[in-house]
Amino acid sequence: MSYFEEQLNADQSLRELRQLIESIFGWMEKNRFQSQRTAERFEHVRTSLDDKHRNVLFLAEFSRGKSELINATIFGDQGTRLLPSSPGRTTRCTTVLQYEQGALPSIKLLPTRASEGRESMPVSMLLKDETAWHSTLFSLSDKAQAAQAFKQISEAELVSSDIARSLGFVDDIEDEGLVDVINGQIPIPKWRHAIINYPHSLLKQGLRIIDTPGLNALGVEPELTLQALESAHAIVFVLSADTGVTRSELELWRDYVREGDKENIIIVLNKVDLLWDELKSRVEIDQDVKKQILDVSRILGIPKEQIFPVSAQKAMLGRARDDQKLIKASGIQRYEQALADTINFTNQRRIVSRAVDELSPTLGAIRNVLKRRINDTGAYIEELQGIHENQISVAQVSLEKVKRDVRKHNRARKRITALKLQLREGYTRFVRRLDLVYLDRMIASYRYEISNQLTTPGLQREMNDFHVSAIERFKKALSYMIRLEKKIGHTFKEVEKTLGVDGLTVRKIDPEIYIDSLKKFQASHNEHSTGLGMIMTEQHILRDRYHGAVMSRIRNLYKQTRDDVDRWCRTVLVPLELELKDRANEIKRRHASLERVYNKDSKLQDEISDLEAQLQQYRQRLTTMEHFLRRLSECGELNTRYPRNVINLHPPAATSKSA
Ligand SMILES: Nc1nc2c(ncn2[C@@H]2O[C@H](COP(=O)(O)OP(=O)(O)O)[C@@H](O)[C@H]2O)c(=O)[nH]1
Ligand SMILES: [Mg+2]
Repeated sequence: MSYFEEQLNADQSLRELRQLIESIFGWMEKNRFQSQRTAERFEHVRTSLDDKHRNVLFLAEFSRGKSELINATIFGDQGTRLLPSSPGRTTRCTTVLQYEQGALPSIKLLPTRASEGRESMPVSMLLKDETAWHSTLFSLSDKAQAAQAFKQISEAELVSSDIARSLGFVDDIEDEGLVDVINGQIPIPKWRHAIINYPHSLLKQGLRIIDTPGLNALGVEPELTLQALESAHAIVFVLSADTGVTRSELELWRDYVREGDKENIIIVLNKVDLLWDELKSRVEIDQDVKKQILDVSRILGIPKEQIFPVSAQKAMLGRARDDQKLIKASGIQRYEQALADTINFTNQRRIVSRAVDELSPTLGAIRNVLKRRINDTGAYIEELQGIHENQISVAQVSLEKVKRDVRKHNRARKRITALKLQLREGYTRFVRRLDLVYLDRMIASYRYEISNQLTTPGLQREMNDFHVSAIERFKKALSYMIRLEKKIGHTFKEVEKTLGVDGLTVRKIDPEIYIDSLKKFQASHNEHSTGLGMIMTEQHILRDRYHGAVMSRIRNLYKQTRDDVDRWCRTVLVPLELELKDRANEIKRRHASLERVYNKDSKLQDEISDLEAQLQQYRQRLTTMEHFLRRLSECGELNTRYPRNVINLHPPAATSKSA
């Protein structure tokens, strides 16, 4: 097992969460608090616990050593550099390294040049279309063959500058200068996207590595990058010790990283071996490295503990030769430890927040039920204790009270039936507003309008209209749910008063989450289209692709919102249902008990003793439930990521020369 794999698997935190969830589930079953609805909640949490997917995104300008870093971590032990890594633009398209069960070792490539229709589609729309991809199988036993297959991600093809421009490779035209321009032609990446299926043990465990080509190429496929950023458990931002932070890196940082959550970012200061000046002492070298780290920390506004000095090249070499000193000196292990910690941390955070969100309302409702049972039983015991003197008449009064309880209970049940009906109606209206067929029609019509726009302002106006009407639809649709949420809250309050209970809580629905996402799409679109400026119309393929991507993101948000709201509808009444179900049982029990007393079937004292035993049991259950709730919220208070960075880094005493 590689060092990184060991670190990744060292995490125990989720095992505890799983145990906790299983014991809560078992306890609920045993104590008859389980229902189909609550079982669904648990299943949902279990699915997220079983989901082994972990995404790591490598972002950097070209030639910073991303591919070499990936090679060292994933293929270091095999001693082969499988991902091509060389000076200049080597990784020319976003490359995903993953393992899909049952699929043969292969590399799938999506051509940049295709029929016009395909060129203007975003990658997400082509994922399922096998005919759009070029696939190469390779054999695992033949490393050279595999490396040869991987080399395809570096392939370029020559096109006229007009075509290069229409595909968005304008900056490349300027960057590559005349050297690459042969007969007025310009090299552009041959492939838009590569998916490598490789049965490596880490990838088999669900790790997905996303290697990117650098700023310009990212701008051409913004969809891939945005999606990767959103799903990433860790983002590795690679800088090179010989260049420091350059302008285009600042741009990359600003456009793709800065806005997001910083806790999942690791910065690698690669190529530190270039600072291993043989005329300098170890102390001096360490000082140089430290200075660079502080500079990066200051410029990017990231704590220095998140910046790792590494030499990917020496790490690769050290692992290929099994040279422990060199491996240690390369700094790779500290970075891998931090990477594993970050991945586990993000994963844990996501799962725990889902578990807390899914289970807390139900557990809270059970706690309330138990509290109420304790109060009621206590009161009933007192009542029975008062019966001694005038047994029958008092019992009769109590029986009357039970009958009243039954009537109140039935009224509350009617409220629930009415609420269920309203929920169903509200949901139907909501879905009608967020109808996918309608949305697709709307998308098609905007796409048509957009493709007919010849000026940048015209384009922006069309897209803006599209965003505005999508946001309006969302607001309208969610307003039905908000109204329902209020109604349910109101009914809960009333029921609390009638039945003398408290703590019935309505799980909130937050429209802002979705509206914010839409607004973010809109803002990022505005930024992008002004960024592309007047050339937008010229780059029509890129433009269509980009708009397609924005629209498919909106479509996904529609789906996600519908799923969330559907789940909300199915669970929002759980606290009240639990309460009523339990109450019905309690009333039956009370009735039977009173009848026994009334008919002198059992001795009053025996009845009281039974109740006291029951009370004791309820108290124990309440303690258990409090314990579960506490443990669950403790799981939610995660430790912050442990910074394990140590800066001292210098060449290994003996091997520095040979390296
Ligand atoms: N000296 C040195 N060179 C490196 C290191 N890592 C990568 N390189 C070289 O930098 C160049 C670009 O590496 P590559 O992995 O292709 O960079 P990418 O474009 O970011 O994926 C290649 O020539 C590598 O050999 C390192 O740690 N030290
Ligand atoms: Mg690369």
